[in-house]
Amino acid sequence: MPSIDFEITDQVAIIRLNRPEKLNAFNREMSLLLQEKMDECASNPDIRCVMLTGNGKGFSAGQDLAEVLDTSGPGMARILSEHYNPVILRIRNLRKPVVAVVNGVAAGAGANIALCCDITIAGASASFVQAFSKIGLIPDSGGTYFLPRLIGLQRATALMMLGDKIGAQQAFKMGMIYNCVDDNQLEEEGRLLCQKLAAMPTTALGFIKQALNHSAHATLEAQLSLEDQLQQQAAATADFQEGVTAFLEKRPALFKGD
Ligand code: LHQ
Repeated sequence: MPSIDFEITDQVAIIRLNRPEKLNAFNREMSLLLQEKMDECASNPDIRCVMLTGNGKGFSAGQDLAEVLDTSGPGMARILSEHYNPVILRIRNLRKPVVAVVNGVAAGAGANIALCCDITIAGASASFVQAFSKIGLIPDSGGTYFLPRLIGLQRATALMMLGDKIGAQQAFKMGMIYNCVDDNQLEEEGRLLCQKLAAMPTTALGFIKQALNHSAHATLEAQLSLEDQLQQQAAATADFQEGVTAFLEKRPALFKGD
């Protein structure tokens, strides 16, 4: 069984982490396969949105801890640089929306992968745990970057130091995730959200993502300048012509993604 299921439906790539008996804990194979699938999402123009979810009762329990102690495994020195950091950078640098659909527990690197996605929704019974401190580690996979920006320094610090498990509803109230939905509606809500995004002007969505990535470390002047530059490029797309024409003709726009 491959550790990742991959399908393309209605211009949405659905990536399912597939080690359900281990709550989709990441081993080297799964991390490298996820990178490969993200590369396919980048290069295939038929894909206009990515949905990332888990098979079984968990989203991901983070690093497979058995692999860390395995002397024939990749070893601590390579896990972040070869497994997680390339995944986070691929998600953030993809010029298409990535939606995390969190179907159960998201712990450690599993939580932080979900939280670096553009939009994260979760089922009501899902949970988020910065599990790292419980085993003497620090949050990785971009957790120290994204979590304080999502929920503020105090709450991020407390969650990271205490390693408390937060339910999806509480995560939603804190602004950690975009939405919390009924468990039995999650898959459908995730698909509908992704289909909606896939039918939008993909180039402009990619520019939005690029501008938001930049805003985290930019001065106002630099951000205004980037907005200006990206806006010129957005205005040069066929989707912009279609968007304005459709508005003036009082009809729904038919965006093609270019
Ligand atoms: C697991 C795991 C797991 C293996 C559940 N590994 N089997 C970066 C740098 C380098 C090294 C380390 O890692 C990192 C990044 C990280 O992600 S560090 C954080 C690693 N993750 C954790 O510490 C979480 C460990 N897991 C848990 O705390 C719990 O399992 C959670 C809270 C996720 C879920 O609890 P439960 O719902 O009660 O499930 P469970 O504990 O019964 O787990 C179900 C099975 O999955 C069980 O196997 P078994 O054979 O007994 O049924 C677990 O052993 C296995 N599993 N997490 N990370």
